[in-house]
Amino acid sequence: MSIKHYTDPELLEINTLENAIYMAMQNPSAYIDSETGTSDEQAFLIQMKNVTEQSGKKVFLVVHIRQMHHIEMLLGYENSRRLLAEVGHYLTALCGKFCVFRNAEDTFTILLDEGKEEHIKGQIKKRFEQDFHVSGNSISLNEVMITLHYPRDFCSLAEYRALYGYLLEAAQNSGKQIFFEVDEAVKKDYYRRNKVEQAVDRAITENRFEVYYQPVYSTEKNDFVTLEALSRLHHPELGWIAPDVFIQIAEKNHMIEQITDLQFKRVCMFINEHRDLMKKLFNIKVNLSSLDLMRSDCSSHFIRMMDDMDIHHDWIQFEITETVATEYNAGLGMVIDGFMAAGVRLCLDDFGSGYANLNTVMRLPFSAIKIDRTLLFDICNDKKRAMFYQSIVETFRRMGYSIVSEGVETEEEMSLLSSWGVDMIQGYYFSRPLPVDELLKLLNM
Ligand code: G
Ligand code: MN
Repeated sequence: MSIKHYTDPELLEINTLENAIYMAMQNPSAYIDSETGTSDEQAFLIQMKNVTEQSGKKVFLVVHIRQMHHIEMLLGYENSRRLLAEVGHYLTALCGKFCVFRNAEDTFTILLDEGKEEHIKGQIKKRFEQDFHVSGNSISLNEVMITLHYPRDFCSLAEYRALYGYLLEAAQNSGKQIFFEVDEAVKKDYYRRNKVEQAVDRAITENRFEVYYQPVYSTEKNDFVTLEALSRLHHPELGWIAPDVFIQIAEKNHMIEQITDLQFKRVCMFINEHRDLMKKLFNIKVNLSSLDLMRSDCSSHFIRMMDDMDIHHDWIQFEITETVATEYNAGLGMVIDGFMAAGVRLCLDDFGSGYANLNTVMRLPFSAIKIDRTLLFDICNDKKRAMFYQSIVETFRRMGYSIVSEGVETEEEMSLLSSWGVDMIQGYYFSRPLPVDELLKLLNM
């Protein structure tokens, strides 16, 4: 019997456990993950197919090791492989051959008959409370265990995948919680997220995102001098979907470029309908995501859109977040050169919110810097925080940047900031982001 290499799990002919075991006996390395001695992803797919075709209750226990790439940096590649092999051997010894599968670098799944899971979870927890030993190193591992019940929690491979992906993400974001179960709260959140994801998807096809504008006030001119365009999404059932929620979804599904395009077209149309506005405003600020900046044609793409709609290049200022600017690379350099050559200016967004790497940030030719609102926290009472904020303002002023303070909510903050020489103020103190009609009223247009 020859061993075929199947690439598409849907096409698998071998779909019983007996066959899989038979195949494994014919060729001991088939379906075995060579690094850990556990069964591999192919074997997992076969087993998943078996389980969903048979009746009977099963439990899928996912064991995820946190921060594997940090461990790899600490131990080196070879030793981190040995460590994973240790974990694989331990799990196989505990649960039996053909029951432990390796799904990813740092993730194993154990297939159990329902009822056995509490005992196994207890054993694994106990084992992970002790160190693992590799080449003379004692390593303490941080695990997460996710329990998924068949058929209670899922009925097909697709459902399993979606739920598993969701739980793994939740587990990674949560602090120290070891056990994850699909309880009512998780299900509710999961279904809401699915709904939101579908809503975002549909909103793109139907061009249903709106652009709101938050005016920015000049402390010198005592008037609004620029606007930030911000995307908003309203859903008939779900209400307002927060921008950080839909942006995260859109970035994950690679839809953010489409949103940026739709929004940018709207901003250009808005300027065209109200060209007098640009006598009063320096520019309108538009956010670019790191994915937008990764397109090699990014600058020419947006410049072409501006030219097609007769928008002067200095009417738009693109905002780039600090995290993107910090990940400076040659591709980003070319995009930025393209903008510079065309006279399109850039603004550094959210300074102070991420991992400030001033060196890299200084390499990019920004005209303006927005200081993140988290740095404003308590500046009216806390002398050290105030000194820190003031020194940032002074430094950037001396470097010739114009400075925008973000998230200003009170008069106290506002007067402190203008006494320090901040050029522009953005925040609820002056105005929330507004729909076009309200914005025009506020600007007396
Ligand atoms: O990351 P960026 O600076 O582009 O995000 C701007 C976001 O900050 C907008 O969604 C806007 O609604 C919000 N925002 C603007 N002004 C304020 C403010 O004064 N307080 C708070 N909490 N949020 C604000
Ligand atoms: Mn911004």
